[in-house]
Amino acid sequence: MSRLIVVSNRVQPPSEEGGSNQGGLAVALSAGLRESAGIWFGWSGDETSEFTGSINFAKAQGVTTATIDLEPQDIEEYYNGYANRTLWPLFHYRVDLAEFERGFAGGYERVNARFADTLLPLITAEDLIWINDYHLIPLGRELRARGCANRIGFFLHIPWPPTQLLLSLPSHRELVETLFAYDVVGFQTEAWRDSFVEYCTTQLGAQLGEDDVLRHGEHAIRAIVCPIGIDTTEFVAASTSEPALKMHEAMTVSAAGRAMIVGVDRLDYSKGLPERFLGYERFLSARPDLHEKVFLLQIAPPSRADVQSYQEIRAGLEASSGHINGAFASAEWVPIRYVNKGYPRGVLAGIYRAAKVGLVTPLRDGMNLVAKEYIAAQDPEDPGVLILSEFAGAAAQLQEALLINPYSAEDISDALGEALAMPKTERVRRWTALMQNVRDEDVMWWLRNFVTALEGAKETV
Ligand code: GDG
Repeated sequence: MSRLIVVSNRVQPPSEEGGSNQGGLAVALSAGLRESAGIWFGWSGDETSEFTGSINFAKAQGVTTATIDLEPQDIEEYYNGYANRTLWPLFHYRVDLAEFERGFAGGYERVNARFADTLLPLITAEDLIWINDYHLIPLGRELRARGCANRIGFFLHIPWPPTQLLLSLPSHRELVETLFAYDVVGFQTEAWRDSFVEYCTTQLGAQLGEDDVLRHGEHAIRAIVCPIGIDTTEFVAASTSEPALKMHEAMTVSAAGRAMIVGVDRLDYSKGLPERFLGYERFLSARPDLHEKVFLLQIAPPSRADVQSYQEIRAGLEASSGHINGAFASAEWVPIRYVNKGYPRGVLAGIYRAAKVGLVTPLRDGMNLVAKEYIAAQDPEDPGVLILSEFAGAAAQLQEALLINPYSAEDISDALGEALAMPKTERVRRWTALMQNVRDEDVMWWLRNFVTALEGAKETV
């Protein structure tokens, strides 16, 4: 395998026990990179008063990282701005939250050019370059403009929006056309890939040929479906590690015989947390017989706290959990434990394992790794039940979960009732099928699929 250069916005090298704030992308890439002798290039997360392009190399847990610092204006316009206030909401179908500012778009272009300038000298002739996610869509074009002839692939971790929504983005055409600088463009699901192909054929006049090859003018790219997985072996081991066993025991004691329902999500409006709380409230109203017998533990570490819509959702959830607890709690029972902090990975695995129900209800999600982690952490002899939004990319693979519409409080309420009453034989049957998928289609499978497509790109295109 050629040397792999993985590029993503943030580089978060793995720590000993797994960082408490590593996002899905970071967790997956560090697992995947260990297999190749490659490097991981991106932003350090730190600020510098003046951009110099100097690179900081480091090695952690077998992964070589190369990071750069960005100026405050870069962070404001590129990261908080175009990436998180324009593209993220729009690509999650929240055009109501999307902000369209020319300054953001300018910062996005500038930072992508800076990434290209600093990355280019690290690239040698045979390297495969793999660019990740919506922060860096134009990076391939920037590299080509600087003479890079390597195979370059792009993977989108989030959904691709329907054409009619994408049309609301100023300069949508210019942005999408930059994707034709790549050899391979990967998506989490067929649905997101199909939306992309639909945009390209209807808006750009591109032609879809055999083998997922999409031609537009001089360019041809392969648009592939390549769902991401977790490091399943590692996560299964984590779920019976010392920190997991300790937490499992602590949770069992603190649950005092009550069934725990767990939610674990970055505090993000795409994750459907207000709707989830409403669904749980509905369940409490519908099932007074289960009062004092269940509780919901919602872990929601804050995320993107500089962006106003994230501050608003945080305030809304505090009010909503307070309201539900106020309405239903007793001296001995708190129906929602709402926790605004992250836990180390091993501890998290123990929490998943102690929960009878995993409640994963995003309104829209590229994939959702929490759903897969919940499955991997279960006790095979007595597994819990996964309730999963049909609008998470993971639903395409995890069909034996209880699939629900996350906008429907009744759906959530009914599914909670069904999950809590599900006989063990049925739980084992569903979990076995789900676990098969989580094992077979893990993060290494994802990595190999993408890299194989990228290696083969020049022959087909
Ligand atoms: C993006 C896409 C796609 C969360 N709380 C804690 C913690 N986490 C970890 C989880 C999981 C990760 O964060 C979240 O991953 P998701 O996939 O659920 O979501 P995003 O962060 O939005 O990721 C998503 C993903 O990229 C990969 O392609 O699946 O659709 O939006 O790994 O465990 N980890 C620890 N403590 C916490 O409290 N240690």
